[in-house]
Amino acid sequence: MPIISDFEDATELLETYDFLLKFIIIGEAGTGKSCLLHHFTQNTFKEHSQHTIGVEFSSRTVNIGEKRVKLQLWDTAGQERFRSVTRSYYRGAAGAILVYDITDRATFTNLSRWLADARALASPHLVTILVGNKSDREEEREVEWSEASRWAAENDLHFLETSSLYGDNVEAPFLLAARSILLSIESGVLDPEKAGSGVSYGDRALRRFSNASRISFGSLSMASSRKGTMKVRLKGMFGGGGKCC
Ligand SMILES: Nc1nc2c(ncn2[C@@H]2O[C@H](COP(=O)(O)OP(=O)(O)OP(=O)(O)O)[C@@H](O)[C@H]2O)c(=O)[nH]1
Ligand SMILES: [Mg+2]
Repeated sequence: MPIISDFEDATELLETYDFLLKFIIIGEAGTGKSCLLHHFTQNTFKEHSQHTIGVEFSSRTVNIGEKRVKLQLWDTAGQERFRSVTRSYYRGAAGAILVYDITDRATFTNLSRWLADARALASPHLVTILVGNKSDREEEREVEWSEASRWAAENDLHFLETSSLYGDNVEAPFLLAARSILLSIESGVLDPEKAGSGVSYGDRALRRFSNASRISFGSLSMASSRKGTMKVRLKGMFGGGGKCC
């Protein structure tokens, strides 16, 4: 059996990418942050998930239009006793995935605090995606989609619901955030060379720099690079399927 079965896996091993983006996954304990991330990176539900102790790191490289983007993913503990440790990882994050549990209202009412912390400590151009997880438990729902959508709009956030259990929408928050960050770079709002931007150039982008004075983005449609996973193409910003404001 071949170890490297296709070109995409081969490029993954070579770790060539245009941009490296730092993401944090934050929110109350038990909302499903680790399960969401696990599904995104491993394409399976994480059985018997335990509370995260401090912070856990993982990564995944995705294609956004013509760009290869490596996401550096910091999964933080939601438990209060780890707050001082986890907050130290917010520094310089370009993207935040803010998770609550649709079946637990307390995890929604506390969101303002999480958002305030992230905005105070991460990159000034932080892109935040609000995620209502456990959408498979509809009969136990305590937070209506419309209410969360309104709160997201008031706070200038993108919003969608996910099920880490069934894999519904698990890629969309990460791809949405990455796309939004790339658009900020393209428009000149975000400078990858600036310290604390949460973004840095990868070797592919640097090679292109030596060939051309300007990086061209082309069309920023998205496609997952992982073999065997669905392709996500968002019409405009939010056309990727599932509920999204
Ligand atoms: N039904 C359902 N259960 C989920 C889903 N996602 C996570 N869970 C369950 O929720 C519980 C908590 O999941 P975790 O991913 O460990 O939660 P966390 O947010 O990482 O918690 P901390 O690490 O303590 O902050 C586990 O029992 C999971 O099995 C989901 O989409 N649907
Ligand atoms: Mg966790």
